[in-house]
Amino acid sequence: HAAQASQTDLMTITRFVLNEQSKHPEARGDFSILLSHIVLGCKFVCSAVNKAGLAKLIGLAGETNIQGEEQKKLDVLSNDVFIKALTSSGRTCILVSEEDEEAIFVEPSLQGRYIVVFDPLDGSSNIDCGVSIGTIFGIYMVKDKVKPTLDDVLQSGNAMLAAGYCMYGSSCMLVLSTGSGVNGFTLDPSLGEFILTHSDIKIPKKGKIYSVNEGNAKYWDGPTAKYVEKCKFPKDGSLSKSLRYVGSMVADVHRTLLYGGIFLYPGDKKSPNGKLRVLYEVFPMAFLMEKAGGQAFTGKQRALDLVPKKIHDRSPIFLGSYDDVEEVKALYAAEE
Ligand code: AHM
Ligand code: MG
Repeated sequence: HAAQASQTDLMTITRFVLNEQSKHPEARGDFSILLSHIVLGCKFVCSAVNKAGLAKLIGLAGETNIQGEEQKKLDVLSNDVFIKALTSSGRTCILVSEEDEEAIFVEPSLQGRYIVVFDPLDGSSNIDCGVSIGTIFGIYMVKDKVKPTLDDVLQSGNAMLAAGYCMYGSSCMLVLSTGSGVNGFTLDPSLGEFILTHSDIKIPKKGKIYSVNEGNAKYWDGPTAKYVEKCKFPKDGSLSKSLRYVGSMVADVHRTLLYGGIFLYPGDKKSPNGKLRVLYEVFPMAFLMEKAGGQAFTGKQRALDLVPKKIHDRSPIFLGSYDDVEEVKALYAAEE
């Protein structure tokens, strides 16, 4: 792994990705350029999120501000920011955003080989109260650069080349995997640079925390209900787990990655496929979890083996520490 640079020799995310790239002599630098545009999008959204409270005092969303420009809602603004950053990179051909019904096909003059699937600002219920929210993204490569089609997007999660998220929380953190390890970078606001602060993140093999919206308990299936019961009343003499639930996937997954434990958004009687979207929520987080030594399971199969039929498909998801997800798998297997 790249050595952690000293305080005067900073390992910025750009330097880190260029280092990684130098290990692949065939690389043309396209990925580094794409990533620098994603990083720009994250910085822009971070700055908008930080100013959001203040903007409220000056003018409410939907009203016009002093410059006479209409103030966009943060989620709409974030979507615009990422679409502009990604298309202008000249390295993308298809974009799939949670905010857009249809996939966006980049115009030929700006076309590149990469496909980016993303949720520009996830955790919508937390936006207006200043609680952590985030951006989630996954990157694929198109098969035929001249003729990108939706089939290039509707692939299993195994085809994903890289994935990450940026959390706009008490600090702004970008967590990324380009296929080998998982690395975390913290934005130094005075430099405007993401600095490597968490190198080669590994999730603890077993955790002490479970994270779920328990308000849905009356709709749960047997294995989910049994698992959560087990977290609270373990029969093997072990300590009960703590419950933590922010309601922002990025924050809940980030904590799970660093502290260990499990995050679940199961399918239930009301929503058999759960809530979270396969392409830009489940896949990127499943990818990061596996690269950090954890697991991601849908209740039926390994999450990354799913092949979505439509770009906004949903799936139940159980992800986190290896041993904790293993217990969920055993409960589902016993059900069959
Ligand atoms: P969103 O895309 O509308 O923001 O919804 C996704 C969010 C996730 O961040 C989070 O894990 C989940 O919804 C929380 O859902 P719930 O409020 O049902 O617990
Ligand atoms: Mg979302």
